[in-house]
Amino acid sequence: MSDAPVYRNLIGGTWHDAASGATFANRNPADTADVIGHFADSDERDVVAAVAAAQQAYASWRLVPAPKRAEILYRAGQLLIERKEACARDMTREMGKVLKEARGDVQEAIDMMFFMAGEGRRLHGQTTPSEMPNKFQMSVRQPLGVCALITPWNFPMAIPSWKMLPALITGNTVVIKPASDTPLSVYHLVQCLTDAGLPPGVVNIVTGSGSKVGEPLMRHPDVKVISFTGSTEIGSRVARVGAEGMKHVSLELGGKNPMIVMNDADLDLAVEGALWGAFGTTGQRCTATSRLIVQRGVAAELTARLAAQAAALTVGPGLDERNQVGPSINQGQLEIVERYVQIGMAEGARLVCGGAALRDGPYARGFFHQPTIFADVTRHMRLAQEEIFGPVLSIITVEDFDEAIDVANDVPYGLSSSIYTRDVNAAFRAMRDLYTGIVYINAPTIGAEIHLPFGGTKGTGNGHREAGQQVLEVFSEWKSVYVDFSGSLQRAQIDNN
Ligand code: UN1
Repeated sequence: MSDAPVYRNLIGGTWHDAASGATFANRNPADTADVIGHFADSDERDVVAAVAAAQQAYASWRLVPAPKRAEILYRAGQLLIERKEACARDMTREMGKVLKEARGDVQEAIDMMFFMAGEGRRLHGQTTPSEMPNKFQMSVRQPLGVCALITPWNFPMAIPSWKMLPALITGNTVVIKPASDTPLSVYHLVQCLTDAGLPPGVVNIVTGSGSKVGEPLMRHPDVKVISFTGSTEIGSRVARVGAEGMKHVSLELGGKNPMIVMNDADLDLAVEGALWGAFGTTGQRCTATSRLIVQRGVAAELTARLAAQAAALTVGPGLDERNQVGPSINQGQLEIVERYVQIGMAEGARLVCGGAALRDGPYARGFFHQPTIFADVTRHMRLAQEEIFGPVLSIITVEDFDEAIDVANDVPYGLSSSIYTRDVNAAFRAMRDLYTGIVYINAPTIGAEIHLPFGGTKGTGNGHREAGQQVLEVFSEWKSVYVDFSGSLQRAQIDNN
């Protein structure tokens, strides 16, 4: 074991080694010799203890007035502002994204703190007239209990904040299992909350693998809500487990997000947008632009300009602010990228830029890959259908608007989409006809803000949305309350008819 710090599970407000005593190392994907910390390699015993602590804390947390819960979130948001730079640097070390983007990830959690704190003074329900005289009725939100949050490595702080903060403001308690590649960012987020006065047991952290921690956590009978972000394959497993236990399940899964560029588009803008959408975060966003659907009139020029500019992007460790593209998260993810490059070649797509992992010299201890672009991709190639989660962009040429929309929608996912055009009619038709949860006009497919709902159609999820006020639906249930002050029995549907 290196001399890097040891981080224990947080259970009931105190720090605990895994019951097994085992740990795992969290390494920098830009330099695997750099160990960021050792984390508890937990199992079902730790999960059981954490859920019990969360269940116990729920008894009092549910009764704390929501505006008081909100005050803790406000204070935590202030602390996170103070700690932003340190958190961003640690995030770049553990996740690899370039520092500017890591700062954005922390900022997204700050935004979520203040937004959800504001919700603490709203959490509106309805009042509505009764059919009967002398009768009052309303609907109120109520929490559910213990929420299991299983979070990914690509937005190590933002996505946990999307789940944790709405869970807390509505009065639930939490057990979070962070991705094993990026647990430290979750510790930083939770530390802000506990420093801001969050009572013990309201948030518990258990680190470890999906099979030993995630699985027993979501199966635990006292867990009432499961919120999961990850692959569609695992997501459908989570949905089945949730169905067996009659739990609320919110899933945020894959994407194969298209950017359409019409002949009349501002090409300078489209080139810049495509580079940012495809290669920002090394393509490791659910919202990454992975298909460029280009009208034939501008296809050759756009392809040439993009290939030249993508080849000029500087790849390297994200802590060096000259670098624009960081590493893939781990060896497995890098191999997936390499495999899709092979698949693309075998399918007959034309490689116009990149195509190889970078393993020499300064890249030797990291998981780096060249920004890669394929042209002449056709709509049904695997390259055009399957989520890659890496720096690979596929260019598909189409004849007209209708074909562009048809190709855009012809994938199993529906998270984000975009169109570049100067034609306002085409833009509005696209807003209507692109079947995705998020649509951008003259902007790439990434860059959602936290006060609008985030999520997608088809294989991207199960109909729920994160962020926005809509996320409150995941973490609360409606209770309809009828108050009869007539002093006599009034039978609805009977006495007034
Ligand atoms: C994700 O892609 O997994 O919209 C989350 C965006 C970010 C969040 C992305 N605000 O690109």
